[in-house]
Amino acid sequence: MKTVYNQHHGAHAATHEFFRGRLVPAFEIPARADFVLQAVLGAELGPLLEPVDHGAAPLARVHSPAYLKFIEGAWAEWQALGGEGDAFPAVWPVRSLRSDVVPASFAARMGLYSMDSGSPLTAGVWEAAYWGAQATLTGLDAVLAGERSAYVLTRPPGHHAGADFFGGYCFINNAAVAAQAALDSGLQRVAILDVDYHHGNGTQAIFYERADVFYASVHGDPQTEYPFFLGHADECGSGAGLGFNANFPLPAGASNADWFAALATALERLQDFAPELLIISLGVDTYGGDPISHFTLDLPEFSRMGQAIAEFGAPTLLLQEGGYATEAIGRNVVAVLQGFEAG
Ligand code: OKP
Ligand code: ZN
Repeated sequence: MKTVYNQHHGAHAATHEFFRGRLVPAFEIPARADFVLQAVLGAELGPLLEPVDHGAAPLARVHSPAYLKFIEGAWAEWQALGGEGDAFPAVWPVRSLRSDVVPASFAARMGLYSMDSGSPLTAGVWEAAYWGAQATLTGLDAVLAGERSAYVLTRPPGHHAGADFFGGYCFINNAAVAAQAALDSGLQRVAILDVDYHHGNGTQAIFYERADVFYASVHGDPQTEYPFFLGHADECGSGAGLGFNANFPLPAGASNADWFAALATALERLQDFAPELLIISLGVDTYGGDPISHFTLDLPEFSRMGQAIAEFGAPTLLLQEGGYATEAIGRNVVAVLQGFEAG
């Protein structure tokens, strides 16, 4: 399997994030991708490709122009204000407040364009996220050209980012960019299977009213798990999209058997949809040793996951999302990819 490596990922290097009232060392760090790269190279999975620049237009197919402009210029604006560390939003236009007027204040716009304070804006956030999308599009090209699969090694992740907001460590929604680009290249039906521990609220929302992209996700129940405000089982799509969204929330601490039962049901739903392309939001924060998540998968399960995805039988683009047990991410990802190759 070809791997497309976003070699710009390290430009986004947050030092801290807020946790229980304190700044703690950031979880979403460059070392995550470094460990995966070492594991992928060590396993000799196949060639390593560099991202090809497809420009910003494919990003603008899923994100609003104003949002993209904000992310691209955020660090310069923050510097102009005298900001020293990373930039964190602290005020949001929740119910009864207006979000139709774009404030002049940078602090206010940070809130307008975000969903949480857990996703610091850094000096290199645009560089890393932009090239992550380019790596994604390069992986898509390989699959559209006839490869059975491709893996995109990138960070920051993407599945929490909506059309006009960042959050959950995510800024550009790579899965959504890929799905839309695939449709724009002539495909009719694209499936996104999200196996990250966290529900991909951004991806779901972007395609919620559409029948050309089916979003299915197995994740920690939002009653207790991030992103809290989306990802329930009764979210089935709306309008033309009704029936093209399927969520399988599981309680924190769910067994591996329950996880695989949910995966099987999700794959059945997607099989009925008969997609021409399967995009996997591949978070490995379902690992038992993950510091911020509560499932119990380990190497045999990651391998079995890869095999189940391969048995689905569609051309498959695997995109790196979460996974925060830094030194274990590499072997967990490689287990999925090798399981896929064997499947
Ligand atoms: C991103 B992805 C931990 C707080 C958790 C958000 C988690 C985002 C996960 N201190 N903050 O889905 O892996
Ligand atoms: Zn996650």
